[in-house]
Amino acid sequence: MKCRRCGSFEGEVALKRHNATFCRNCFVVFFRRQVKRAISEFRMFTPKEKILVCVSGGKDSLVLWDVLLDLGFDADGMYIDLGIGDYSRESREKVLAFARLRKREPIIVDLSAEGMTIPEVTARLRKKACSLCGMIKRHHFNSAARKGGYDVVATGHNLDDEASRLLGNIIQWNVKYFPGQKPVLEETSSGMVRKVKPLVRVTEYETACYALIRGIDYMIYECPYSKGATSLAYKEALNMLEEEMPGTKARFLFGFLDGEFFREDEKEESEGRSCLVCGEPSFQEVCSYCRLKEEVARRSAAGRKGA
Ligand code: Q46
Ligand code: ZN
Repeated sequence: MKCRRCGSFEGEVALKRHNATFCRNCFVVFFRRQVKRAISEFRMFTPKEKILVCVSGGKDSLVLWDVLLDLGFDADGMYIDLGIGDYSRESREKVLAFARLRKREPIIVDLSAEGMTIPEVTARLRKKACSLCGMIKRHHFNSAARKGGYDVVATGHNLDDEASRLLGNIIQWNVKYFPGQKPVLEETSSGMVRKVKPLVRVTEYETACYALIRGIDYMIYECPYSKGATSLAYKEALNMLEEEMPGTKARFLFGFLDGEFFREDEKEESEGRSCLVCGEPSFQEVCSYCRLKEEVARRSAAGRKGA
């Protein structure tokens, strides 16, 4: 196939939604341009700002870190070891290996150090792993960004992630979650650091192609807690539509983002105060993370007494 950009007959990556095929080199250029465009279009950050990239060892976050470095941004990676057996061990190795190749030192937070690994916390509280995990990760990334003087926290959410999340929120009519769909969540006076999603213009498939072409070795196994996640069903539904009507995912998400769905007076998890224990933003005197930690410690102590 002919590459749309350079005209060579080595076109390998066919993108129906752009009605184009690219050779490997031109695809890398195309992909980086899409990321750059998202960064400037949504005013995510400037070249002078310090970026903390949330890396999990999966393809999206490692690709994001790779692209930001290649675009010349000042980007550090941070990994949270969730303590989920082999999954965490392997993904941590992937992050360390990638960082070594790129000559970067990642920030590592190990939840086992404070007895807060995901298996420990879910066993103590008998609650769903993913909601606890999301809250724990948000707490640590925000806290590390503030302490390290980062201007912005970047995550590897891609077009598929964002479109499927939007579909889920619409199907459930979770209107209150609409503001969280924005590719940029501004910093708040109570200490939430700005959050951005620079991969919002590229699909999961495109990200996987980029990782393959660039030789990025990432964690291919999913977290064991992700089994049966409803987001997978929404992704499948969107993939079916995309197959029939290329460009559907992008039209769906960006049509929403361009629309009038965000009310001016809508405040996100923002205008709260600071937690008395850790100083992170909180709606109550003590933030949800510190309350969770306290609850886990209390139950562990009760368990020991009862034993
Ligand atoms: S890591 Fe954590 Fe995910 Fe695993 S426990 Fe759920 S939220 S599935 S991105
Ligand atoms: Zn706290």
